[in-house]
Amino acid sequence: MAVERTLVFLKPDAVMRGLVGPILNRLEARGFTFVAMKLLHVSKELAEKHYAIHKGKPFYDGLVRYVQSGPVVACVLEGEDAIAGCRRLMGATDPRKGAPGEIRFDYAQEIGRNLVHGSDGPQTAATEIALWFKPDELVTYRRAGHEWVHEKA
Ligand code: IDP
Ligand code: MG
Repeated sequence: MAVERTLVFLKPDAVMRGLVGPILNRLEARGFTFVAMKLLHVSKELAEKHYAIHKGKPFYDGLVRYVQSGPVVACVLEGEDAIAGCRRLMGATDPRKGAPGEIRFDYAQEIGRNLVHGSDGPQTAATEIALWFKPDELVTYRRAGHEWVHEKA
């Protein structure tokens, strides 16, 4: 397992519904480290670049509108296996197909309002982090208690 960085953002429904704290807490409590964090309105350009892979799919236009429909909280998280680990915490893309304990299952009901994004692989993570954050917005530090999360710290 490698130390990875992943791009996570809380979509407008998470911010508008007051779920920023509970969702970030799930990621933080597992032991991942916030390397960057900001609140922003997503521009059309950023929305289209971020979701370029889905262009042409039936849900694309709605998705690009959804992500611009209110503020989002964008983060970079770091940790062992952080890319897959964060996605497992988020759960199934369609909340209805998930299970209790998953963020999307616990707090959401529909695929088009599924609260949170997480990069899906090392290459996507690198591309997405560079798209959302400038290098000087990334802050490197070691969380207190690292040795209480990692046996071989
Ligand atoms: P992921 O977010 O779990 O990686 P993707 O397949 O990459 O899922 O889809 C990106 C986002 O597009 C989803 O999180 C969801 O917001 C939206 N989406 C995907 N499929 C549908 C759909 O069938 N209807 C509405 N929105 C969808
Ligand atoms: Mg995806």
